[in-house]
Amino acid sequence: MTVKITHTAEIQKFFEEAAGFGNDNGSPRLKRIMLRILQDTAKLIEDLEITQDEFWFAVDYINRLGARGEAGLLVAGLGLEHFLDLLQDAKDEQLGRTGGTPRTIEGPLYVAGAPIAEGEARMDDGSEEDVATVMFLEGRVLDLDGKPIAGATVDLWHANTKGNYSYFDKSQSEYNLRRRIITDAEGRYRARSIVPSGYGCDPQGPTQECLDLLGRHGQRPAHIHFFISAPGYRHLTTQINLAGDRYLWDDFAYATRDGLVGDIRFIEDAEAAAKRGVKGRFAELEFNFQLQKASSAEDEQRSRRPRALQVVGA
Ligand code: MBD
Ligand code: FE
Repeated sequence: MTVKITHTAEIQKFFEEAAGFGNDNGSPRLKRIMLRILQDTAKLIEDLEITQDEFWFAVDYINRLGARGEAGLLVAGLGLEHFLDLLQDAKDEQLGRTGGTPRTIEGPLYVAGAPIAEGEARMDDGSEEDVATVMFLEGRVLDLDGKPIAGATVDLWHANTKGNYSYFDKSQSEYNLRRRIITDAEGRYRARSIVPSGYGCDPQGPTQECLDLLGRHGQRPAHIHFFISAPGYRHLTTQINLAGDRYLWDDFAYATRDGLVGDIRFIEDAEAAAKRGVKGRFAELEFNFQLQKASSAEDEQRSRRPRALQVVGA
């Protein structure tokens, strides 16, 4: 037996009251959004005949998700963060704002305030020297005509050999594998770092608990995150996902896109290693970024999404 009451005037009036439409205070924008959430949630409860047990399980799940700080991880895993990219792409397409390096999701693990370097930086603290492969990453930031952009900020971050990120992994040093590099006169940035491993959701966490119930894994391919910015150009949030990784096109967060695959080369040549000042096998990765021109001051800024800020030495 399916009973439905959401459509009745009585229930609609009740949700309007709950969403604050009976008063003149607060935020009209939030009221409108909240009314829609209440209406759509009620309809979902009715249509799918959500049980009391299911409803209260979900409430408890939200508490556990927040307590573990995994809300940003779940929205990535459910593809909602990728959906925001697809929606922005479609808006851009309609306005003819095409070209340049594709955007892809930021993910939940950026930390603001990484050390700044001119032209080049070493990103790793040397703590994984015995197990890591040294990676030389370099490339240029260009405009849509292929002209170099000097003084661009390449804000990049990636995981260690265990797939963990500094700040969130308290066993790593502050800002390990996180840097801001300012491009030189040729628009070039250079980093010496270590080859990252792919990230996997905490198997005991609430995000993986949900993915298990969806029959899905929670793995990402090895990747490097970037914010690229320069005065007069549109902020770019993107990633290089590494070729050869088994999860390259099976990413639980759907971040890999055509044009964002990095052809990392592994080199075993004693002479080449000596030239680089390293021993044994190492990796090279070259990747250029192309930025669109900004058409508003807001274009130059990354989104206002709340993010961690690490205070060095605190
Ligand atoms: C990551 O490193 C990441 O990039 C995303 C999108 C989600 C979880 C971990
Ligand atoms: Fe990541």
